Amino acid sequence: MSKFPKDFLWGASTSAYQVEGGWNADGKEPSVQDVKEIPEGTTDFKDAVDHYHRYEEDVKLFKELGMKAYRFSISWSRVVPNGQVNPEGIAFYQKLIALLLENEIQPIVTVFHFDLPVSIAEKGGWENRETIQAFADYCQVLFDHFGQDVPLWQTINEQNVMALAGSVIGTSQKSMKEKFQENHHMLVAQALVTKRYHEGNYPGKIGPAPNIASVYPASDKPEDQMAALYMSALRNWLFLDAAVYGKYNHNAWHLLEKIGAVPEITDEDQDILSSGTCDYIAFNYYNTMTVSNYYEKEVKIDQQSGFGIPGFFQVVENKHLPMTEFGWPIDPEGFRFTLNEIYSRYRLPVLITENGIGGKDNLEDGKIHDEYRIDYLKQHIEQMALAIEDGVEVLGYCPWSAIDLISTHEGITKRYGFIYVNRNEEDLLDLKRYKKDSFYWYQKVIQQNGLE
Ligand code: BGP
Repeated sequence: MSKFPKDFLWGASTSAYQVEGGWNADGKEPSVQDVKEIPEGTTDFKDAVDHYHRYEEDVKLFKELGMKAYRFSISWSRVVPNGQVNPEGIAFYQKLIALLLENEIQPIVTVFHFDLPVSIAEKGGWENRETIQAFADYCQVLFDHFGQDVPLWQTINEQNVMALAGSVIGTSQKSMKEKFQENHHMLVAQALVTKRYHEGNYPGKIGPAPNIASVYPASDKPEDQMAALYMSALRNWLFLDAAVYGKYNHNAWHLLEKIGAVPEITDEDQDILSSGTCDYIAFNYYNTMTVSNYYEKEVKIDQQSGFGIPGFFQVVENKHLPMTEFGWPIDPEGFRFTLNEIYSRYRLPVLITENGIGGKDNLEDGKIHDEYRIDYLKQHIEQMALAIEDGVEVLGYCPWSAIDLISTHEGITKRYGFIYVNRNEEDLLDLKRYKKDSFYWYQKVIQQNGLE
């Protein structure tokens, strides 16, 4: 008997700037991702994998894969370039959503995934309070057009990563003080649109989509327990406490005070925060973190490698965990643990909006043998099934990614998809789509409503 509920949302995920291309097509304004410096040795990624022009073919493949849901993001700068509603931008998502529904694939929409419009960034981006209203206006356009058709919404993808590792993903390079003021504005913006969504009585649910990683203490030393508590407060609970309770986490607040990074909060902000709380929790999971109490050491920072705050914690290597080809730990049990930790803190249904492994795939005679991806996903699905047995209410699973797309900072060399796209770092080649071995494997998982 399957451990997964009958209506479990087996899906897969992408984001607009990483998959679409068409970066200046039909009235789209560039986003910060289209103008960021590109890594040395690579060329232009703005064309991504050209989903904008090939979405029909892609949705056909999603259908063949058996996807019950597709989690994607809408590009703000396509829908509201330079503050003006763009009918062609709306039309693209209208067609995409209609096609998904026709194919019985539920659209799951993230409204903002790292791609702030340049015109807003030029006015100070999230540091500028006015961006809160701009975001709320943009979301209202989305709710007006798609509110009846989209059952699950996420406000902001990985706000915690933007705050803590923004320099790597090309969203921000600022001081902690500035970053946490930006972060505060994002929290208020999220609460404001959540409130508006509820007031509009749309038929779906809305929630945040942070990157959540349980944090292990490096040893049984009491100081390391405290280090883990503090890292989790700053990296995880600050974002979920705000979304679920409309309040700052007390440990995170204390840490921000100590490092001189508390944001300015008005009474109105506080009212908005507490009146716009979420209906469910979407989150991305790649791996856990392990920390000790702080010691001086440079660490590589990206979404998953963690970081340190003097006097509080320092990420250390966990020797029990294998690593991916790109240096991220692999921790399937940590997935079960993280699911349980979130659910016992908040008691809200959860949706996994990302989970997956990036690697270098090779096309040989039209085939891609990505056994390593099957292994990774299999282990994570097993642990998710155990978490469901533990009692966690899981709405669905949308691994990253439905189709190959551009990594946040490692080009197309680091691939995640079930579908291979024939392009490389330098050249778009023919952009032809090929089904990987993992495609056939996941198709079977979905057919069986879980692993046998
Ligand atoms: C998450 C982001 C995604 C995605 C994924 C993989 O942090 O939400 O946009 O890219 O990580 O990361 P990367 O592309 O750096 O390998």
